[in-house]
Amino acid sequence: EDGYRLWQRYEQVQDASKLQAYRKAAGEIIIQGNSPTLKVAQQELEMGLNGLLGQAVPTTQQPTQQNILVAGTPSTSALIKELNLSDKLKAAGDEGYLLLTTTKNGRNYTVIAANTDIGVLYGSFHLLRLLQTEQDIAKLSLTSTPKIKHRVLNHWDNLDRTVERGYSGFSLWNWHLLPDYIDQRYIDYARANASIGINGTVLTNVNANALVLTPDYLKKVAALADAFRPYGLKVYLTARFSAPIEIGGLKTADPLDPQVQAWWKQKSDEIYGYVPDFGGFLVKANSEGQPGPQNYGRNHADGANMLADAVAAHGGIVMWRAFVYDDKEPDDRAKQAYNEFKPLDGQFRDNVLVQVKNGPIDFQPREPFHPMFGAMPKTPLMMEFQITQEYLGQGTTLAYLSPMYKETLESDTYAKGKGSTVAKDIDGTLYKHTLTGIAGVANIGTDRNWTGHQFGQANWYTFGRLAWDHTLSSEEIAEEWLRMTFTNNSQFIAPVKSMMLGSHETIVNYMTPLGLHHIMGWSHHYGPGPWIKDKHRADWTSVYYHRADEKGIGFDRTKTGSNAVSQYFPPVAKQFANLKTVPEKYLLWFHHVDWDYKVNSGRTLWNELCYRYSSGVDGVRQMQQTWDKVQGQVDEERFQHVKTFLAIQEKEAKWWRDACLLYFQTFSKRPIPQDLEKPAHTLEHYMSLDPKFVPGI
Ligand code: BDP
Repeated sequence: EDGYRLWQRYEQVQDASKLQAYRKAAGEIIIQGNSPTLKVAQQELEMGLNGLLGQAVPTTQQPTQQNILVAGTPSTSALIKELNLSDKLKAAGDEGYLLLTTTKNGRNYTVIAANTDIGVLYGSFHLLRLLQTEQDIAKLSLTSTPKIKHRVLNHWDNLDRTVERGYSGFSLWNWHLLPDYIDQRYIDYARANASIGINGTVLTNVNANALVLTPDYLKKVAALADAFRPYGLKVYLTARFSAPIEIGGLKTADPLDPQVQAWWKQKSDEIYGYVPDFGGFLVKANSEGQPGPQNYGRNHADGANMLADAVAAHGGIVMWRAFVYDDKEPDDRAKQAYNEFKPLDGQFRDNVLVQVKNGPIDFQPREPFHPMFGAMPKTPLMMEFQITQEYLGQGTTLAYLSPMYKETLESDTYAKGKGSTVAKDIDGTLYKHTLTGIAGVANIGTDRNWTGHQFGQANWYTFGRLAWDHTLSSEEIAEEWLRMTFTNNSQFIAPVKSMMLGSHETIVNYMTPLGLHHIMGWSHHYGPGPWIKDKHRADWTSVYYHRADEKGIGFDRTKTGSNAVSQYFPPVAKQFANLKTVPEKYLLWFHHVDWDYKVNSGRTLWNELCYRYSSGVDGVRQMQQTWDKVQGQVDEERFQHVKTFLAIQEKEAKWWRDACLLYFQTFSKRPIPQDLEKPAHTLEHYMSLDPKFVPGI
């Protein structure tokens, strides 16, 4: 049990009566039709059922038994057609499916029906999940459809196989051996994605390399696309804006230059020659040194539209990122994306999505939602979440991110009055968009267990599940994942689920409580570095964000400060701008607050900061205790892996707490409350450590 099998372990069902019921229901499997997608659905059902039921289930073409599992579409399966499901299937759309139990001609059917082959595959995974999690399947009657159309992983993978902000080994894509060698990992990767409804993957880093657009690489890309296609997983690439110069020999990449436009058009045609169902481009432009339309005095819409025109005839899309900032916005980096993009609302082509990070800075442990959500009615906005834990302890930290994703999705923008949640902007219901999308920056690499930390798998899983249906709760998703990944034993599930649900808050407490942000070590973003200052860009330092002084701490984003709060719709802006009503979790994000200010607990801000940091450390210790108690209920290999990583996390938590409190104390000049554990070392000691490594403390 090294974690390779993810949540697709298909171990024999332990509950005897469930096992009996499942064995009875699936006397044989019938899938009529033989597209590559139906083939993999059949393979998956066979493999899954053989494992879960502990016996081989025959696949037949016509009913021979009393109890039958049938999967298919009315167009290729006569059996499905005879069941007359057309009314119900209308609601299933292009990717959805029905699961139901019914009888016909004296036989009992468990039915997976869809309008498309990919719907059948998704339905097959759903049925397997029901068995894996030991649910009742006697009276099935459900329809499931995705709420968002493009559910995409973003791999920040470089062509040399290093991964930007990747903590689980190297890139999965073995460019050297492609296109000839198809690693089984590619197939297992596609299976895992299909099992949670992910239908797209951007293979390359947003800090793009134009080489991937050259024929040698495109052949390799095509081989991956071929391997993924049966699983409904489309391939996308990042487009380096200056590619026409770098690989096209042009003098400019100006998006309004006809030669440049023709070059992208021809390049797109070439790509579609290799990959007929190529998804399109993801673009980072004019951000962190990447080239873009502004280099030529053009704007983001000019750039995005040029690429959109190049792929439009082939049905491709452009995902244009709104993660932009430079020194043009001297008073507050948080404001720049909104200021640059909002005026362009209505100017983007129909096949452009603007991809916005969940918060206005950069994947901090906690951020308020990005003010662009709700603010661009004429432009479909796509969510970008980070699954890889760049700012959340990276590969060694147990952080279940569903609560963080949900916090953003459920935030109310008030764009069209109460109930205008971020999720409704993303799923198209707020402004009636049909082009919708959500992206997650992948945490997957060549590590045997895919994600480095065993629990990192839960974040890949939860991203897919929420992309399909953002109304699912964090708790439901955690429970599913635990049951499939470890065991259905409730003595294991209950405590470990609650450990997962609290894990994100625990990390926020020991890293950036009360709305603090961007106080991590320079460049690698791992350990604490609240003292980082005097760099060539102020907005890359920590002091720019926490602004601690003798009076207090926090970034004043109200009228008396940067007024970033005014970018939100009035009810939200009003709530955030008022010290009395701002949610405490965002307190120091929006306000510079006196050390002696009384917070909700009745403590002074300084004391509250001390308690929060300490409770973060305590939280990790509780996680350790919880985990220790489940020893013996899961395999020793994964048990020890998690235990060891939790011990590292406990060191990290102390390090963050001590370093941050000692540093902030130089401003507050107040004591750490007596009843709290004292820092183990001096501030000088922590400042002398290399924050890339967990110190031996
Ligand atoms: C930041 C990362 C950087 C990425 C950038 C981005 O530190 O490595 O290139 O985001 O999203 O979080 O483009």
